[in-house]
Amino acid sequence: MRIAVVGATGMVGNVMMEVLKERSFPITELIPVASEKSVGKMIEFGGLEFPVVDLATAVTMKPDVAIFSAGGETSLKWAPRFAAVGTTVIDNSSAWRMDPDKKLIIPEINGDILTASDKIIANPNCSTIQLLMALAPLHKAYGVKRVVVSTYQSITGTGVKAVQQLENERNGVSGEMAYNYPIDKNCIPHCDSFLDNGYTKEEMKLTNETKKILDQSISVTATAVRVPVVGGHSEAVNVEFEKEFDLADVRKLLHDTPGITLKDDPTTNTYPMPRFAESKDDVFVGRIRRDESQEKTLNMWVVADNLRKGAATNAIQIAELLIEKGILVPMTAGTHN
Ligand code: 11C
Repeated sequence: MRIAVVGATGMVGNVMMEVLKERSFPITELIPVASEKSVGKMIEFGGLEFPVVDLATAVTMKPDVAIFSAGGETSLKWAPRFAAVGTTVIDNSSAWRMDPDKKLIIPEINGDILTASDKIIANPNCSTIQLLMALAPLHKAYGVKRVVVSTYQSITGTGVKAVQQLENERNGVSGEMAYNYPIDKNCIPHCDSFLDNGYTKEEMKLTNETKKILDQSISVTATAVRVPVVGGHSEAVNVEFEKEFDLADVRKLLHDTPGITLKDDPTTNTYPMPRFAESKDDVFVGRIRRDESQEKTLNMWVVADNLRKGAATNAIQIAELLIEKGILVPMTAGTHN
């Protein structure tokens, strides 16, 4: 495959390269794409060096697949241009997620709906992916009715500027601020911008993307909070089901679900934490207990590396699935290095 990584020098772009290597994705040519200031810079991949190119050049190179992580505006403008030359686009931004003609995919949950006509495929938001990985098997068994979720989101979700802000604050150095407030020793109840209904875009992504991927009938209400954490996003999730459940069955179901690691034993202080989820592809679930204030309702704690399953890994899994289904095939037989 000839693969373009759009936003190759960004946080998700870097993780993308790591994951592509780790999973031995079948690459004949890497096309790293970034802004003008990085053009010409060499990116090492699998012992070879590939020059960074700009978007216009990358389109003329007609990659088989392009994975975008360069923000919504870039995706809106450029994804259709790649699709027009035959490239399959997998987009990490929010640009296409709610477009009724575009599919929003978590391979383990709804990968089966992909077809050869899907030329622009949307990758869900990181906090949605980890939530739905935990909810999907439970929805099948008990029918999810309503979800109340509070997130504790890593600064890496904001990007390099936020990581730099935290480091500066910890080192007592002044510098550019990614947030309106200090993030060290703080919790900021504000991820992405505010909407007219008083929720943030990040909170509404959890509501709307859950409906699109899992079930239109599920109600979700969310509070998204930025915390001074690097390794991943955490979520306190309260789920009301249609049917009664048994706690041991819930644990078994989650334990048996590919992509989920159960970490749930209060007797040994075993529960998921972002420090230990960092650089892992699985979604970690623990603190599973009955909500004693309401029937058919469960509490759990869900943690994942937002740059991995929340972004790069999920996008690459989509590409792998397309290859497996015979939908993504090289446009040319020749190799390029
Ligand atoms: C955050 N979830 O942690 C965001 C980052 O819609 O793809 C990714 C934003 C998005 O702030």
